[in-house]
Amino acid sequence: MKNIYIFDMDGTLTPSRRPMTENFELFFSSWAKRNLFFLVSGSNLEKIMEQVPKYIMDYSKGVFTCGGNQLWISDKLIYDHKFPPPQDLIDFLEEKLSLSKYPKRTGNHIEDRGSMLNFSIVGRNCSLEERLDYFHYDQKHNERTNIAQEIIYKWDNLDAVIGGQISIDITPKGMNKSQVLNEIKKYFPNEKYIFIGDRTVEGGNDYPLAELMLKTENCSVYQAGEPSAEDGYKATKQILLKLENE
Ligand code: M1P
Repeated sequence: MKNIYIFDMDGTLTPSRRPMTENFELFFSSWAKRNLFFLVSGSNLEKIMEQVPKYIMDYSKGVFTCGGNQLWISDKLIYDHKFPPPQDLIDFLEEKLSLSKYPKRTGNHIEDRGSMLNFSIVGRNCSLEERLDYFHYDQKHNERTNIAQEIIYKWDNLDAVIGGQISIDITPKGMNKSQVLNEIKKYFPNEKYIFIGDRTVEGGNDYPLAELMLKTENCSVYQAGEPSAEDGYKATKQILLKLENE
């Protein structure tokens, strides 16, 4: 049985919304040539291409974007699940935006990615400094967890999860990263599947896939450092070195 690796991106292969570091690129590009792997991110393709060098993406067997709602193989879109967000959800998010006690708004608060909605109080136009400031505020006040729980409570057909530092990903229920295991098995059946993510605990966007894999034969899951840690990729490197020596 071959090992099929599945990687989250932000917090696992790169710092959140930032390019892969030079050192990690050196290590990972050589690892990627020798192994079979897929990427699965909450982000869309445009953002992934800003963070992961294209030649490394080309070594992968496929890239799942928007939380597993799109699959790209060799630059070709294989599937694309659509999610037209309901108006009452947009109204709810607008209300949260006006009521949040966090003082700063930078713009692009509700990003419609076609197959998911990304919501951020500080806004996706924030600088790195503003991003980290909101991340620390949220760690203290649990604002995103509270909003996500409210969404799940109000709409029993929706899921809301935290993938990165400043935002919440909203999709129809079940349309999350857990979808990718069956998709991967269509291309590589009866192998050993290994998932590495930084948000594998409940409430995180890696959790649905981690939960499914922990219940499935020949699957294993690894947590890459602390959720959204700036250096989670260092933990990923240690995991890969350890697995290679087993
Ligand atoms: O890939 C993880 C997450 O990365 C970004 O999160 P944030 O901007 O909050 O750090 C977003 O692209 C999010 O959708 C994605 O899940």
